Amino acid sequence: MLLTIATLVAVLAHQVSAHARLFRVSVNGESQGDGANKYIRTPENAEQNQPIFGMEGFASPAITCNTRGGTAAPSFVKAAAGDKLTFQWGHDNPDDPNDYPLASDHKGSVLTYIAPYTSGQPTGPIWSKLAEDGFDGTEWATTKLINNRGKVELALPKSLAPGKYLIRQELLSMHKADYDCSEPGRSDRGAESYPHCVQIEVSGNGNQKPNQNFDFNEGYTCKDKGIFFNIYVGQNDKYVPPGPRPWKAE
Ligand SMILES: [Cu+2]
Repeated sequence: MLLTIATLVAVLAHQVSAHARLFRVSVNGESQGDGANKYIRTPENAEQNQPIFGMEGFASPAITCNTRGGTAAPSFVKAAAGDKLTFQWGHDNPDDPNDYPLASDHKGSVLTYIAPYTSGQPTGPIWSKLAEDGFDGTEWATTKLINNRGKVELALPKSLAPGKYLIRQELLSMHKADYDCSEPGRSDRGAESYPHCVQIEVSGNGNQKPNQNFDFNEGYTCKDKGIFFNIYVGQNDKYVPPGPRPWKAE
């Protein structure tokens, strides 16, 4: 009976407190205000923020910008090439000191991609990776995110061409990634992706356009070594996140 209650509590805890979502973006330290459904294509049931995972998830448009990625948000973050962006993740309220952004067992990467803006579903070979943080020899990127109270920092490339873009930041949790999710009966395994997309309008006089042409529906597969990887056997130094190595502006 005790075990049953403990199990139930664990299940409920997973449902209500496990998952982070993106609340807002700051530009050079200045908050751009609550971004949910304003400049962020916030998913349905954002409080639950269920992962995108498995063969079906990776084949669906939701792997790009989550379940409402095909619906344009009304506004844009305004930033200049070279500006420092801070992405604020949280659970219920990132300004509450007791808010716990992400369950600590959700160890994994924080990956950031960029694509030219489209008002519709941002699928196809349009994405480039801006930054990746997996296992740094000591800690997983999601552990650093928790310790940093949900904040992730990123500088826009100085030479990035002006224009409208989507920036997709993803927490990629590896806590159930120890089996190939394409194997029969293993459809709930593999990495779990929590992608959020921000609409951004970049100014400046850069001339570099990201050109990696990465397609999530092709590149995120159950057999990718960044998706199917056992984090519990002391091999984490060998981990390489999925997708290309980050784009380097010339
Ligand atoms: Cu979870």
